[in-house]
Amino acid sequence: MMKKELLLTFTNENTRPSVWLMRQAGRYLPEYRKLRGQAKNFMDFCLNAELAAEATLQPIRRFGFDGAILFSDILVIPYAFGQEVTFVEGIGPKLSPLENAEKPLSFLKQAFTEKLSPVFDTIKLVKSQLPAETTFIGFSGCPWTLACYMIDQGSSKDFFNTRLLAYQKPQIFKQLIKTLSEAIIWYLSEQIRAGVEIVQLFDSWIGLLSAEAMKEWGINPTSYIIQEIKKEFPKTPVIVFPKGGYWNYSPHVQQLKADAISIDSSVPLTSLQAAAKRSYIIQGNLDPFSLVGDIGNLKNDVQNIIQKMGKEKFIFNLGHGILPQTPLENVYQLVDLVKSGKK
Ligand code: 1CP
Repeated sequence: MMKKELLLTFTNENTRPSVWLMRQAGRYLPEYRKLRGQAKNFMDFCLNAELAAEATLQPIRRFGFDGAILFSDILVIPYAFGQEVTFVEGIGPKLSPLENAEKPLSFLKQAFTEKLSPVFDTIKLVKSQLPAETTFIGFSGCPWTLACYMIDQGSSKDFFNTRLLAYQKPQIFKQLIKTLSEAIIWYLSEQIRAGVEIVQLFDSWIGLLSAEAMKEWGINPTSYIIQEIKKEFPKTPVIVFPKGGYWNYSPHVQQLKADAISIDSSVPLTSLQAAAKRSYIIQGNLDPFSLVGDIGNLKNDVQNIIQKMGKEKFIFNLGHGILPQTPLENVYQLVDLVKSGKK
């Protein structure tokens, strides 16, 4: 049996890499689709502790991943800010206009506590049912990515309005990033108090920024969040997922003081420092489309990653979230391949 320390120390006594998948709970699972039908909308689903706990546990029961990620969404923070958040089938999230952009967190604290308390109930419920060997992962969006959804009021290919605001009204934007940073520190701290053992910060849209802006709105606030979390929870590992961003990882990761960096599929593994020289763990980076395709090709892709990354300081994952079209059989094969430790 796998040790609990597997993901916490990010090693498996060097017999194999750890494995979990971003968005491992989701529409590719028939039991998820059934459960999802019990809530009247997606936000209610996320904020119903019983349903969200069940969604968290479903992929663990089926596949035995080493990590269980809390079932929720990064958009519960905009919701706590007072924005209405709805999910339109086939289009994605839609948010009402942001009205509290300049308000400090103290003003919003009560609403935050009230609106997000179901998430902490979910964590307690999961904790009571999670197998001892499975590590429990909490998460939040990073300030930049949350600001993108809050200002553009939903999904967008370029988050034009957010980028415009950052340059046209930098003072207002800076205040929003600061408030979001404080909110995220509070939110992740509460998740850790409720029982998660690792936290992951998603910066899905950081790749839209120039190198300078990436530092100002990505690296600096994220490193501040990590620094504050580490003050109270020095032993809780933090993973950062800067999708498409932070060119030339190493110096930035040193500055972030993140324990692990989750890399997207565009990062060539040969460009990464060898495990022995790295102070941080790499997580990633199978293309989610590979997981949808031919099993023979999938096996090659998985083995190629394991061969390049080895068994140390490496967590096997996707480069982005799992696709709804993913066949269950492919996921079984993937887990089997990683767990068998074959190179
Ligand atoms: O129909 C459905 O059931 C909704 C699909 C869905 C799911 C399963 C959404 C809507 N969110 C989620 C869960 C979710 N989202 C998790 C749960 C835990 C897991 O199993 O991994 C997590 C960690 C997220 C994080 C999230 N939500 C991110 C960051 C990661 C990423 O994908 O880049 C982002 C950007 C979102 C916003 C969001 N929520 C849902 C959608 C369709 C989107 C993306 C919209 C877009 O493309 O802009």
